[in-house]
Amino acid sequence: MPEANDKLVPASCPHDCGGRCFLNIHVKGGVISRLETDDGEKPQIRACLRGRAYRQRVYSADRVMFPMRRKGARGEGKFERISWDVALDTVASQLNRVKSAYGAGSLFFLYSEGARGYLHNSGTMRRLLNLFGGYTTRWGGQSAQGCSYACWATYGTLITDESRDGLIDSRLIIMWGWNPAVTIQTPNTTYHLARARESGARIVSVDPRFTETAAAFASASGGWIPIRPNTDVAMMLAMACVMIKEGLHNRRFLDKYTVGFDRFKDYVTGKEDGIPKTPAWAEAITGVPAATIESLAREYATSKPAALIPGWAAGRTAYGEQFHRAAMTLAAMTGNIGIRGGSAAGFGRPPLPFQKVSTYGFELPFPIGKNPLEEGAPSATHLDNALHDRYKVNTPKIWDALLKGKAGGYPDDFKLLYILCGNSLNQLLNTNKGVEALKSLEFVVVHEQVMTPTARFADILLPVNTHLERNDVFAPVSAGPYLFYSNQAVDSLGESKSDLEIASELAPRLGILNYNDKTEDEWLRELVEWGDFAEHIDDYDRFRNRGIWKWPLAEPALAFKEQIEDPEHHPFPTPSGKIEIYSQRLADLNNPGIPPIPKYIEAWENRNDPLSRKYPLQLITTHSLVRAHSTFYGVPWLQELEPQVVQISSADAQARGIGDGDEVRVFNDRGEMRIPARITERILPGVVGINQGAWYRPDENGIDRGGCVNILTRDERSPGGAFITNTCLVQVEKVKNR
Ligand SMILES: Nc1nc2c(c(=O)[nH]1)N[C@H]1C(S)=C(S)[C@@H](COP(=O)(O)OP(=O)(O)OC[C@H]3O[C@@H](n4cnc5c(=O)[nH]c(N)nc54)[C@H](O)[C@@H]3O)O[C@H]1N2
Ligand SMILES: Nc1nc2c(c(=O)[nH]1)N[C@H]1C(S)=C(S)[C@@H](COP(=O)(O)OP(=O)(O)OC[C@H]3O[C@@H](n4cnc5c(=O)[nH]c(N)nc54)[C@H](O)[C@@H]3O)O[C@H]1N2
Ligand SMILES: [Mo]
Repeated sequence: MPEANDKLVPASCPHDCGGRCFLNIHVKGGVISRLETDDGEKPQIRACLRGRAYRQRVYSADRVMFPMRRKGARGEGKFERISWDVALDTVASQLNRVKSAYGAGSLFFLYSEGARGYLHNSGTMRRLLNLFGGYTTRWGGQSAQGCSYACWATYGTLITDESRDGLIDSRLIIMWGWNPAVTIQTPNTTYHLARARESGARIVSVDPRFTETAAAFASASGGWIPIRPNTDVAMMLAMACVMIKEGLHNRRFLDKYTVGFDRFKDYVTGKEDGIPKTPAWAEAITGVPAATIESLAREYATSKPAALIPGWAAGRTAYGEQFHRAAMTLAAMTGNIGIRGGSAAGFGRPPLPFQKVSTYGFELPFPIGKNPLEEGAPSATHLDNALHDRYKVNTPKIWDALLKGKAGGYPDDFKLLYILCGNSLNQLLNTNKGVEALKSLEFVVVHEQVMTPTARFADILLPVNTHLERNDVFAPVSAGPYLFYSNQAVDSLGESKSDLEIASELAPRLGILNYNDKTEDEWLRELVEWGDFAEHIDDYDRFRNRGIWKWPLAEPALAFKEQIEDPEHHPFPTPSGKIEIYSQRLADLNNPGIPPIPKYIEAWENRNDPLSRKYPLQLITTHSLVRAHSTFYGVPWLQELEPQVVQISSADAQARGIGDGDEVRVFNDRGEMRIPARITERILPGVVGINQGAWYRPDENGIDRGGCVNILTRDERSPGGAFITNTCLVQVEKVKNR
C-alpha cells in the first residue's frame, strides 16, 4: 500500500530481455523509494527480480552523471567533467572533421538494443546520422541471426509461431536449448508451461545443462536429454531417419505444404553421401544414446499436437543456421505447423498486432529515415550475404573491420566510432581484439547510463538518463497482447539527458535544422494515435495514467493458420509458395556452408578438432537470470543472488583437482579469465558454462577478473551470418596458491 506522501507512477522496463513487464514506482520527495508490480486484472504481467531491483540501478554508483572527456590513455578510464556545450561542440567538430577528411563511410555507427522503447532507442541517433550523410554499420542480429536466416529461407517470414497460451493444447513439448524460466522470451511463458504440464503434456529438455526450466517442468522420466553442444543437427537428422524408416512422418502434410522433402530424405537415408544418419551414427557425435533418439523420434511423430521449441543459443554456433533449418524440417515432417498446440520451430513470434511493427522495422511516426550510403543495398531478408557485406559489416567481424578496413575487404577505413545502447566491448566476440580495435581509432564517442567497460574507452562520454527519468511506450518482444506507457518517475539524475535530447542539441551544431520539432509528449501522442496502436488504444490519457493496456485474446494467435487451412488462397511467402525444406535460393549460392537442405556440418572448435588436445572443454555462454546481457551488472541485490562462476562437472573438476569455489583460470589462445568454479552435476562432462554479461575487468597482466565470456570467444562468422557465442574451446585449471 502506498504511504500518505508516496506518489505512484506506472512504468515498465525497456532493456534487451524478452520480457517487458509492469512496474509501479513509489516516489517520495522526488526519490524512488520502492517498486511493486502488476496486481491488477489477469493476465498479470509481473516483473522479475531485475525490474524490482531497478531502484538500485537508477541510483547506482556506476551512473554517468556528467559529460566527460578522456584524460589518460584511451581505455584507462580517467576522465574529467566538462560542460554539455564543450562536449557537444567537440563531438560535432570531430564528426565534421572525419566526414570531410575521409568521407561519411569512415564513421562507424555501432548501435545495439539496450533501450527498446518506441521513442527512446538507437533510432534517435540513427536519424541524426542519416541526415548528416550516413555511416557504415553492422548487419546480422546478435541474438538470432541463425534463426532468422533459417526462417527467411524456409518460411519467408519471422512471424512463425503461436502465442504461448497455445501450449495448453500440446501433448508433448520439446524444449530444445530453451530455458525460458531464466532466459525470458515472453513474460508468463512459465505460467503457460505450468498449465500445459497440469493438463498432461510431457515436457522434455534437450540441453547440455539441466536448466531451471527443466528442473521445474521436465517430466521425471527421461525429461532431460543432455547433448554435446553444436551437435544438435546430428540428433535431429537421426530422428528424421527413424521417422522415415518406420513410416511415421506425415506424408500428406509434406506433399501438400512443402518442397524438397525427397532431397532431404536422400541425404538422411545415405543415398546422397553413403552415410545413413542413423541413431547409432548420431550417438557417436552427440553423446545421446541411440535408444533415446529413437524413442523421442517416435514420441514426437505420434503425440499430436507436439511443440518442438528451439531456443536461439544452439543457433549461435558455427553453421547455426542448420540447427534451425533442421528443427523446422522436423516440425514439417510431424505436421505440427499452423495447428493449435503445435510449433513451427520458428522465431518465437506470433501474429500479434505489434509484431509487424517490431519485426519489420516499420517507419514509426518518429522518422529514422534511410542511410544514404546504403542506397541500393538489399533488405535484411536477402539470403546472399555477399550483398550485405558490400554496404555493412557482419556483426562478428566488427573489431576485425575496425582494425583492417578496406585492406581486409571491408567497405571502408574507419576513423570514428560512435557507440550507442550497447556495451559492445563486453558483448561482441573476442574482447581482446576489441581492445586493440578501440585503441586504433581516431575518435570514440559513447552515450551511456553507466561506466561500462566500453564507456571507459570513450574520448567523449555523454550521460544518458534511464527510462524512469523519461516517458516512453513499450511493447513486449512477443508483441502482447498488451502495451505499456512507461511514465517518468523522477528527474534526470545529474546532468544526464535522453539520446533524443542529445541528438536534438547536436543537430544544429552539424548544420541540421530539421531534426526534431516535437516534444516527447507530442511524439508519444502521435505514436499512440497511429496505425495498430490506435486500433487498440482509444484514449491516450487513460493509457498514460494506467501505464498498461491489455486486451483479451479470444484464442491463441497462430501463425500459418490460413496457409494450412486454405493453401490455395494463402501461399507461404517463399518463392515456391511452400515451406522450403529444399531452398533453390540457397542452392543458387553454391556454398557448401549453407546447403539447400539442412545438413550436419561439423563445427570448428569441436571435440574432434586437434585444438581440443590443448583446450578440451566446450564453452557455452548463457544468458543470466540477474542481467539483461551486461545491463543490471553491479546491482548489489542481483549480484548477491548469482555470483559469476564457471559451471564445471564434477568429473572435469576432479580430473583437475578443482574444489567447489576454487579460483580457476579459464583460458585459450584468445584470452584468460579467473573466476570461481561451481561444481555441478547439472552440466555434461566436457562442457563448461559461464553466463555472459559480467563486465570485463582486466588486471595489469590483461587477465580478466570480471568473468567477461567474450575474452574467450572467437570472432568468426557463420555462412548464414549467425553470431557465434557457443562454439569455443577452452581449458580450465586451478590457480596455484603461491
Ligand atoms: N534473464 C534474461 N532473459 C533474457 C536475456 C538476458 O540477458 N537475461 N536476453 C534476451 C535476449 S536479447 C535473447 S537473444 C534471448 C536469448 O535466448 P537463448 O539464446 O535461447 O538463451 P541462452 O540462455 O543463451 O541459451 C538457452 C539454452 O541453450 C542451451 N545451449 C547452449 N548451447 C547449446 C547447444 O549447442 N545445443 C543445445 N541443445 N543447447 C544449447 C543453454 O545451456 C541454455 O540452457 O534471451 C532474452 N531473455
Ligand atoms: N558470449 C556471448 N556474447 C553475447 C551473447 C551470448 O549469449 N554469449 N548474447 C548476445 C546477444 S543475444 C545480445 S542481444 C548482445 C547484447 O549486447 P549489448 O546490447 O551490447 O548488451 P547490453 O549489455 O544489454 O548493453 C546495452 C547497454 O545499453 C545501455 N543503455 C540502456 N539504455 C540506454 C539508453 O537509453 N541509451 C543509451 N545510450 N544506452 C542505454 C546499458 O546501460 C548497457 O550498457 O550480446 C551478445 N553477446
Ligand atoms: Mo539477444
